[in-house]
Amino acid sequence: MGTPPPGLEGFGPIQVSTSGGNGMWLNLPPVKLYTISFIIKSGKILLGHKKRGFGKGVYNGFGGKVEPGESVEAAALRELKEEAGITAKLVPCGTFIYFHEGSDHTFQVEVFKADNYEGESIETDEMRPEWFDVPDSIEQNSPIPWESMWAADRHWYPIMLSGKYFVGRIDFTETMEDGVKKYTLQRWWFGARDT
Ligand code: 8OG
Repeated sequence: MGTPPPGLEGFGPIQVSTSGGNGMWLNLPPVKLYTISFIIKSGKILLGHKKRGFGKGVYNGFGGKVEPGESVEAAALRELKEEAGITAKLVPCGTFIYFHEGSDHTFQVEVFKADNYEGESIETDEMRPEWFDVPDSIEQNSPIPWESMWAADRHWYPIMLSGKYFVGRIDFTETMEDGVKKYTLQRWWFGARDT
């Protein structure tokens, strides 16, 4: 717990933390920016089931790469529209960096949320949207499908859902299984900030 890992300097003072895994933190290459956005409304959270590409089969918020010359917020709005067909007043609610062996860059994911949206959420080529109940406390039999989500999400969703701004780092190791790359969670650290 305690001190944030390398790569999170400059994200401000972080108060509460949760961490796990083991081994050395990996050396980080330069950062590329990504976004991910969540609609959390009336006790429910909107997730998309990813139908293709990186992260296929996984439930996630809506997001992707920030294009050159584009602001992070513009990218978040563009991806929300492209992937779910909706628009929303997005508020930044967290930042995490992650790295997997074999990548030439560190992923920096800027996380946004909104408590309302405009338009009608639709299935797109990339995502099938689905609403899940937000549990009162995050326990194992939560309605949120942790087993079909990125491995570290169960560690930071609780901070996001508590309304605090979170900051964190995730390291994955890469292995090959039957010719397919598999990423295993090696180490993680998340902390909360008041703002
Ligand atoms: O453009 P593309 O869909 O490939 O972008 C990847 C998306 O996946 C982007 O929105 C960021 C998001 N993403 C990661 N890693 C993780 C993670 O560990 N958890 C969650 N929830 N989203 C992630 O790249």
